[in-house]
Amino acid sequence: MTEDGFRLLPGRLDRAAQSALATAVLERVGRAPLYTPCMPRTGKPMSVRMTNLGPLGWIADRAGYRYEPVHPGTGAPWPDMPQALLDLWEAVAGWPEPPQACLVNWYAPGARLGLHVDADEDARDAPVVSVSLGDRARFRLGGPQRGGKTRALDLSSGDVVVLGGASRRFHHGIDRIYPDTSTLLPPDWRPGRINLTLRRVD
Ligand code: MD6
Ligand code: FE
Repeated sequence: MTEDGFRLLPGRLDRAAQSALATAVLERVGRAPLYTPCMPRTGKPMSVRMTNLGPLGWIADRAGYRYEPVHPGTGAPWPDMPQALLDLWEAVAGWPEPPQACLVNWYAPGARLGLHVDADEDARDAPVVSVSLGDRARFRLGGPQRGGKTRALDLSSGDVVVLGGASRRFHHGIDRIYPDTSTLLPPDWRPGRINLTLRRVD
């Protein structure tokens, strides 16, 4: 544990665990299709596509950012979280209650995620735990202030990041992915990267 609560756990999931998790997630994505979120007000589409698992899902559309219990396209409840994610949360989050939301981010080559703070949760003291699957990505971590110093670190398939403590409110984003740097995902999903973020919401 670092002083600011940021933890990178490289290779936290071994290849077999990554593979089983990818299968479980992609089966659920089949039932809750990826959608293209957009920026509030401007309606500018994001390059990352998204869906969710668990009781609540994070939505971004013209109306704003919020959590919803159902998929915006199908109107159906989000699929459940695979048990492996609940187990991972219990092992690394240091939080007594289970996650309520798992955001699934899909990066095709060229997709990126601008610097942001995860700030749409009332549960602001619970950590956010993220899992990377598939192609490697360059993750950028800043501090509490927008425009402050940032550092870059690479996230590979099986790596887990915990934003706890002060780092829970640090700026972060994905500069780019590195296509064809992993053979984990099935051919239909290559090249590309999946990131799963587990959160408490209320
Ligand atoms: C990503 N991750 O890795 C984007 N947020 O694709 C996040 O935005 C993130 O990795 C909160 C905590 C951990 C994360
Ligand atoms: Fe985030």
